[in-house]
This record gives sequence, structure tokens and C-alpha cells, in this order.
Amino acid sequence: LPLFERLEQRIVDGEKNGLEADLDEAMKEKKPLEIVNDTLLSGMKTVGDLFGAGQMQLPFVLQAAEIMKTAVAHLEPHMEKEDSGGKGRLLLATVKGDVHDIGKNLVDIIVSNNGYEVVNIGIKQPINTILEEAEKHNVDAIGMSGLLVKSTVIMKDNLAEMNSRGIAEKYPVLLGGAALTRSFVENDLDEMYQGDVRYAKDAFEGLKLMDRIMQ
Ligand code: B1M
Repeated sequence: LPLFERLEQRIVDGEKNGLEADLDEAMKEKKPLEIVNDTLLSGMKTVGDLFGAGQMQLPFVLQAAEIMKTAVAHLEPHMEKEDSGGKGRLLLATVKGDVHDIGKNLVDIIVSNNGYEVVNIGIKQPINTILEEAEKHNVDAIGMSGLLVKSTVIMKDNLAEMNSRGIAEKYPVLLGGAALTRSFVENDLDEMYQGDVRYAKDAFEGLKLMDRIMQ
């Protein structure tokens, strides 16, 4: 296969042998972020489609996710960086009950490479921990990620909890993940949350929203 098709196929097949050499080759032609967006994410999409159609078993999905992570880790040091870190501070978490973290970690990379400090507290985080960490690190905004349909319900519960603790005004919230829709966030959640809640379709929109929040 030609280089970029081969790279995409490596994600789908969970094939690590030769991955880094292919990535190095690819970086001679494209920027690291373009490789993530055009090639690697397209491989993950195929994995999701195959899994959804019952044509791929879970252990192979996990393997594909591992290759995706290895690839992103290999590309990350070559990405362009703005090195201030002083534009503001964002807390990032995957919500309670959800282990998906590839998207969240991409948001971390993009936002922290563009002048923000990111406090990434990982997966399956209950609202208590999210709020404790937000307080401890004095963050400017809270970002929650979740890919399961049930995570969208958890996000709504989290916002309700923030309302009831009277801290909604203090924390603008960014939400992202495949199960969310823009209208759910911008209509339903925006209506119930007493602070500012915004939807990010992808990591770049997350960055744009962070810029807007910090203006
Ligand atoms: Co899971 N999984 N999975 N999975 N998995 C999905 C989400 C699913 C849609 C697959 C399918 O059925 N087609 C489905 C959810 C169905 C639903 O809820 N309706 C599903 C399921 C069912 C499950 C399990 C329940 C399977 C099982 O156990 N039977 C289980 C759940 C475990 C749990 O969470 N409790 C499970 C497990 C796993 C693995 C562990 C094997 C693995 C995750 C590994 C990991 O993340 N470390 C995995 C994977 C890899 C997927 C798919 C195939 C790919 C997800 C991914 O990484 N995409 C996924 C299929 C899909 O999404 N269509 C699927 C690439 C990533 C970059 O995209 O995270 O969407 P994404 O992030 C995007 C944007 O959404 C956005 O930016 C990113 C792009 O720039 N974004 C943000 C995300 N978060 C953001 C936050 C922001 C801003 C933007 O600000 C805060």
C-alpha cells in the first residue's frame, strides 16, 4: 500500500511493526497534525464503524487504540508549539463511567501546544474529583469528554451539581465527545446550566472556545 493508506491500515489492524518508520516518512510530506487528522483519525473511524457493525471484536478495538496512542505520542514532539503556557488554565477529564480518552488527550495536546496550561486528570472522573481538582489548580475552565451515550446524561448531572453548589458562574464548561450533539449542548444544557457551557466538535474547536473564554 502507499504510505498514507498503509498508516491508516496500521491503525485498523493494530499493527505496530514499522509504525514509527512510516510516521517519520510521513512527516517529510505532511505536518504531524495533518497526519493525525487526515490519516490516523480516519483509521479510528473505520475501527468504530467495524465495531459498531459487529465486524470487529473489542480486544482488536483496544489494540487499534493503543497504536493510535503510540502514533500520536511519536508525532507530538514534532508539533508546533507556542511556549508560554500563560494564556489560561483548563482542567480536562473523561466523565464518570467512561474510559475513552484518545479525544480528550488530543484536546490536551492542541490546547497545551497553543499557550494554555492543561490539568488532565484522566478517565472515569466523578464530579467531586473534577471540582476538587478545579479548585486546587485554580482553573479558568472545565472540559469534560465522554463518548458513551450515558456520558451525555452524566454531563448533564454534573452541570446540575455545579448549579446546586453555586459555582456555575465561576467555571465555563467545554464539552466534547462523539455521543454529544451541538443542539443538545447549545439548547438543552445551555438552558439548564447557570454558567457558560459550550460544545466543541473537535480539539481545534476546543482551542477556539478556550481563546474566546479567555478574551
Ligand atoms: Co468504545 N465505544 N467502548 N472503546 N469506542 C465507542 C464510543 C462506540 C461509539 C463504538 C460503536 O459502537 N460504534 C460505542 C458507544 C456506543 C454508545 O454509547 N451508544 C462504544 C462502546 C459501546 C464501548 C464499550 C461499552 C464496549 C464494551 O465494553 N462492550 C466500552 C466502554 C467502556 C467504558 O467506557 N466504560 C468501550 C471500550 C473501548 C476501548 C477501551 C476498547 C477503546 C477506548 C480506548 C481509549 O480511549 N483509551 C474504544 C474505542 C477506541 C472506541 C471507538 C472505536 C473510537 C473512539 C476514539 O478514540 N476515536 C469509538 C467509535 C466512535 O467514536 N465512533 C467507540 C478517536 C477520537 C479522537 O475521537 O474521542 O470522538 P473522539 O474525540 C474527538 C471529538 O469527539 C472531540 O475531539 C476529538 C477530535 O479532535 N472531543 C472533544 C472529544 N472529547 C472532547 C473534549 C473537548 C473538546 C473536544 O473539550 C473538553
